[in-house]
Amino acid sequence: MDLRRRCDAMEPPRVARQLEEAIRGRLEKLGFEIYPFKVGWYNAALPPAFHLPYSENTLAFVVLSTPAMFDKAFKPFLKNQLLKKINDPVDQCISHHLSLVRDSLADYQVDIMYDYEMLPNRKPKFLAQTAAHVSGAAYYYQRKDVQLDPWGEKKIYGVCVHPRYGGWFAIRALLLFPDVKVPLLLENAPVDCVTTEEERIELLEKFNFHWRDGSYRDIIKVKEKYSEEQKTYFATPPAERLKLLNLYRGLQRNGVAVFTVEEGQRA
Ligand code: B12
Repeated sequence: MDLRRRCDAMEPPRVARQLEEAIRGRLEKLGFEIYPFKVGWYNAALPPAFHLPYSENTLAFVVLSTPAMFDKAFKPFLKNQLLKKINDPVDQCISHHLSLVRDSLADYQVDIMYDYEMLPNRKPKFLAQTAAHVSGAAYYYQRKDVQLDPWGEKKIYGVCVHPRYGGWFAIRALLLFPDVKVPLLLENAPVDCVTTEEERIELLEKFNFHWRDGSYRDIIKVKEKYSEEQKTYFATPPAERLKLLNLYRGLQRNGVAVFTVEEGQRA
């Protein structure tokens, strides 16, 4: 898409809006959400060791997967793509769609960072929860958001809560535009949906000590959550998920049967 020529004359927030619309146009129907932010907001929340190596006015978007992603992006991806055995199938699906977004914005340099990518020093390339918070996508509840802290010496990890999906979402990636500077981008505060001290303690306890039962995800009343099928998929150890996928594929073959030639030969 040739946005650049049209955007040159626009004031920066408008450029951001145009890009946001273009990206949302591709990703929303697949069950993803995107939220714009300035790298400076993210870096201001973190010590230098975690800073993103871009100037502070650089435009970035955080990409979330919502419960709908499983049916709208992942299952169709399984039907139509050749899976590489060594990589996680959901990761492959997400990188497939974000690469298509990058290709569609060929006039721009678009850097993509995934939540699972690590730097040589073994730190994550970006802190997904901080990005979700500063972009206004999902409030990041941390130990310091609780006043009377009952945990003593224990290490307590923080957790983001989305106002519509509670904990039923994942923070997948950043899209960064090194050449697009947005000094005037307006900041959106995340919705503080877990407001009381008791609820925040309950949230952090559930996330830290009972995360396997998923109850932290329901800390607020949600609009949509993972289907039973999606829960089973994510609860299955990664090494066994491929077997589960073969099952899905078998079912699909008996039903809709939309395989590529390569898929058919491999199945
Ligand atoms: C390493 C990692 C783990 C490790 C360590 C966890 C940790 N938080 O350190 C382990 C293996 C234990 C783990 C476990 C889980 N994880 Co994990 N994990 C990650 C990963 C890859 C990096 C996190 C990290 O290293 N953080 C480093 C620490 C230092 O960061 P921090 O605690 O946020 O500290 C910074 C902030 O406090 C900031 N800061 C200071 N003041 C302020 C103020 C404000 C306002 C802000 C915004 C920031 C800020 O400064 C600090 C740094 O100096 C992220 C994905 C990613 N790329 O971010 C997923 C992630 C955090 N994990 C996630 C999940 C869901 C889980 C699990 C439930 C398992 C699962 N995948 O289903 C469990 C639950 C935790 C548990 N009870 O064990 C989700 C959380 C989603 C959410 N809703 O918040 C993430 C975001 C993955 C994703 N793609 O969605 N995880």
